[in-house]
Amino acid sequence: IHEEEQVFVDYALELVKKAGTLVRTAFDSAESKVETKASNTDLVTETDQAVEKLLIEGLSARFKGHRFIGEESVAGGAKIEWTDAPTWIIDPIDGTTNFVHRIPMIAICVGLAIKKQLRAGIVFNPITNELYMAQVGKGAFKNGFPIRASKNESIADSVLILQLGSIRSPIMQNSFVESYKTVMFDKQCHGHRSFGSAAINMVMVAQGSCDGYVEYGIHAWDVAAPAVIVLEAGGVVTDPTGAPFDVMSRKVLCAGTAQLGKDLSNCLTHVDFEPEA
Ligand code: LIP
Repeated sequence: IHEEEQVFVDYALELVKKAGTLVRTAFDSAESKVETKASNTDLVTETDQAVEKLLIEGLSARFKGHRFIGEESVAGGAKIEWTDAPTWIIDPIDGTTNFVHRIPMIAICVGLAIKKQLRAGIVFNPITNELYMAQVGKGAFKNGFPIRASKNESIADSVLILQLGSIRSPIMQNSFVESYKTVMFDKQCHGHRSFGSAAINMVMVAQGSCDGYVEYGIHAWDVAAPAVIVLEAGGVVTDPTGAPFDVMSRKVLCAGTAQLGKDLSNCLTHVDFEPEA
């Protein structure tokens, strides 16, 4: 099984590098066509669609019986099928708004789940050439070098990421503003950042640059791959309430330490979501 899994991951890495060239070229060239999905804040480009096609066609031609959960396929009407089969969870460009605005913080995300357990994650920023990857039990790496989450246990000493995504409902606004006020003003944390890509936010925690991250409303493809990287870097990944992480729950909390994760959870104004599978 483990040898087989290695073959899967090695091949996915090859495809991700090819996809990176495509994204890099589009980023550097004239604007690509931008369309909106669920709302004016939810963007998609032809590059997102081309990259997802490249990855899914490549993997399905090589590995029969594997399944796919891809952001743009789902946007195009595909159902999320969450089964025991080896399943690739793909975000062709995480941070599409950054991509559209030429902000170089974007990531191609490919996660692998087997029997509904996340096994491997690849997060590649083809603009900065930073390739993060992890496999369960094998550690987390950036461009081949091991990375570690921070050992910080105190909110006051933390740089925290609270990301508000494309959903701007009154409940989401209130949650974001209240949580922000608590960590920045009541708890006086070192600072707040948010990079506009769940995957970049999470690798920032995995490499110890930031100490914690919370987001509501994300999808499985935003977090599946980077979750493996955070865990293998020694960090924690939970539900924002502190309950166990469920990749289909549409919310995530990451931290360098369990203590910080717990304290951060207690600062948050929580939002409920229906699981997507
Ligand atoms: C985006 C996330 C971002 C989040 C947005 C959106 P996309 O993914 O990574 O962090 O705030 O809501 O989900 O659409 O660029 O792949």
